[in-house]
Amino acid sequence: MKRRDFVKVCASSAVVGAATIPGRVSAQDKAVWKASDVHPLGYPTVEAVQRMGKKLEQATNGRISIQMYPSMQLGGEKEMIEQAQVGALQIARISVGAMGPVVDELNVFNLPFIFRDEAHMRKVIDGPIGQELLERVTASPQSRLVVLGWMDAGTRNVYSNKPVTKPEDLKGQKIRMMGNPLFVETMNAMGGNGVAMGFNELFGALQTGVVDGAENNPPTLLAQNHYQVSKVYSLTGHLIIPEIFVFSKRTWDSLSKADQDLVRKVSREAQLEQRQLWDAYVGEAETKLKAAGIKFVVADKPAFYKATQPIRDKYGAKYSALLKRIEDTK
Ligand code: GTR
Repeated sequence: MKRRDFVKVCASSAVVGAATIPGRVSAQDKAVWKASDVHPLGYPTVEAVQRMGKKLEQATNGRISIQMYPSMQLGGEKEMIEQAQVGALQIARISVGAMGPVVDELNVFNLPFIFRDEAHMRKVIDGPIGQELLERVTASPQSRLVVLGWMDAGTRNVYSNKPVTKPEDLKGQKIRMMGNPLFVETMNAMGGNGVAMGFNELFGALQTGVVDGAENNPPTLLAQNHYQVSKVYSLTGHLIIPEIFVFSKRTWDSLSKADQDLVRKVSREAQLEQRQLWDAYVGEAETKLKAAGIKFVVADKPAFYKATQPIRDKYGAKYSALLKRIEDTK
């Protein structure tokens, strides 16, 4: 079955088969929740959610389990969000980049150079701001999602086949960005030509030259095999975007309070575990990328910071109070 057909089957079974919606099964019956991630098995986010599934299975004597669909089997992140919203998927792990168009306030984290470094980002998501934003996503009527927690995704840097040390180096380069106008404008401000594209189309686009490059963290460059076609990794550090994992509100509302509490508990643990897995995997990814001949290039970050000031001015104005709180987080 082609992937597109498979996605259709998954989506329609949720709508038609109300009796099989996992949350609706009686307490004695088994519920197999579908979880999805764009990354492959072994990737920190995938591993953390799978471990969470094992805990659920144990705690409920097998009544609840998680079936993981990794590697974009259920489509890109936009598709995953839509499936979770209708209850065809229970757990989706997605980047805040993809959630910005769903809940506008999250776009604060999608602004270039908004965090001083990864430690700063962690302080923010671990503190009151992180908590408030999660609650806001859950409370937002248009999200139709219950947020379970944050996950780490490090720092995004540009990769292509040319070194990028300053904005002029990006001139004429088509760089794939996540599907959100804010990102396309960010890349344009950085000196390149931003191209919005789903993550599921990216490898082919890099291979065929539809785009010259992309930007992402080292684990993604490795795990998605992009390093096979993009050989230069330039440390522009323009985006530090956390990720979230969400639960379908439609299924959530049909769960008992005890099951909801259990999911909350194992989710908190998954968030902590993912961070440990992440830190180990970043080091591993960098070593493997260097061993594979990928050139890591130091870039002039202040120059990119300066070039992207208009983006922070344009998109940040309406969040000025929140931005001040982020800046003040030490
Ligand atoms: C990765 C992230 C994915 C996806 C991807 C992208 O870092 O883990 O969830 O958002 O970036 O660029 O689309």
